[in-house]
Amino acid sequence: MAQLMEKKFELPALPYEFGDLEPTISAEIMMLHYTKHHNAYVTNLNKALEQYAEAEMRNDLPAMIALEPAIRFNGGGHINHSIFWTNLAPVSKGGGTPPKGPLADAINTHFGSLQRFIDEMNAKTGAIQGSGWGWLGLDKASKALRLTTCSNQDPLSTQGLIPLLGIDVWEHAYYLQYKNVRPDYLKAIWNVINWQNVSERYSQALS
Ligand code: MN3
Repeated sequence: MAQLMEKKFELPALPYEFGDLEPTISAEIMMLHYTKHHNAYVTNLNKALEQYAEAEMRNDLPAMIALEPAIRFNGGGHINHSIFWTNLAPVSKGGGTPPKGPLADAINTHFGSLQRFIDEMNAKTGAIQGSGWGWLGLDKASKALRLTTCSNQDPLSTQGLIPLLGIDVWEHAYYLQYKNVRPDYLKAIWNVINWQNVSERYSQALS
């Protein structure tokens, strides 16, 4: 318990500058998304975990259960955004360069081609009602790629999958730039997808 209270989650360093994903994602969106939204998930996760540890010390089970939604929401938000930032890269650092090797082969096998995968992911992710995430994940048991979506900030682990590539379609991720046109954001984001990072996640997930 004491250990839990001492261990705080922290906002991870962004691997590029706020403006480096322009023109696909504006500096203003990146700045607000990282310093306000992700930061708030981290702050509120740590607060909820501290309250949970205190409730646990009192053996206050109802209080512990009451904190579960906050831990799921803010913890999921922290997990998802920590992956998302690394799934993106400036064009000058390889953003948008198509995958090679085992991941490219797996995408071709499962989806037919990279373009068909992108079209399918965009269709599924674009159809999310309200806030959520589109995901490419790996089913570790079958070693198969899976395309799915999660509501709100539920992490992909809630579906038993290992996350490889996530796309945030909360309005805060695109509204300042793309307004209500989520499909335009989804079409553009592939210009800054860090396939190198997705490939590394794929290799790690398989091993
Ligand atoms: Mn977000």
